[in-house]
Amino acid sequence: MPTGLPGFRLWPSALSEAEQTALVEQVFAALEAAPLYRPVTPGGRPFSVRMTNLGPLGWVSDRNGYRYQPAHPETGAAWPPIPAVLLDLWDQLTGWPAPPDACLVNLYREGAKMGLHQDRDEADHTAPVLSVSLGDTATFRISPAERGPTRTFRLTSGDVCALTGPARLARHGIDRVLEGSSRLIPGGGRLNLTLRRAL
Ligand code: MD3
Ligand code: FE
Repeated sequence: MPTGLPGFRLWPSALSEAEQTALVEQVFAALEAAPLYRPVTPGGRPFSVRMTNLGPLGWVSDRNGYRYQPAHPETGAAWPPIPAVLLDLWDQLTGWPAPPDACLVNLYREGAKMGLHQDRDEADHTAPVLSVSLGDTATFRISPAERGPTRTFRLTSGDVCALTGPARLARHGIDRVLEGSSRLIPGGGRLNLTLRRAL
């Protein structure tokens, strides 16, 4: 579905309730091998969002900066694999000729937000980013890198969005999460899965 923002496509309710439940189960099972942790910014401030990754590479932030790396920063273990259903979704919705090599897992609880930022730690900014929202509804803000007004969208459980072309380097963030709006996530909150080509 077009959004009026070139390069930003949103598929509301792309995943059925059953698909969402199954995906949350798979991700929570993977958290045993790759526990959620709270990264710090290069300036030393903890993120309010808790994170982990799936796939050959994972995005990390610490005192040394932002980067992709093959191992969990706290356990040293390789990240668990990206679930097949997410690889299929990437193929179907992006048509990109190579699979994602990184899936960032973001968990928002207790007032967690994400400030406006650009995703620019990937080698090839022509590759798409695909994001899956699960659990509580979020208010998402995006402002084009080149021109055009800031827009806000509600991302609800099961929504999927793709960022390509002129939207790929847009500034974006999560202003707020509507606590208790969904019962999908064990313990509550919002889980966002972001598929990318890191290399
Ligand atoms: C727009 N995550 O992990 S997902 C991130 O909901 C991130 O956790 C947010 O921003 C979240 O970097 C937003 C939607 C999204 C993802 C990637 C984008 C929007 C984007 C990349 C470019 C422009
Ligand atoms: Fe981002």
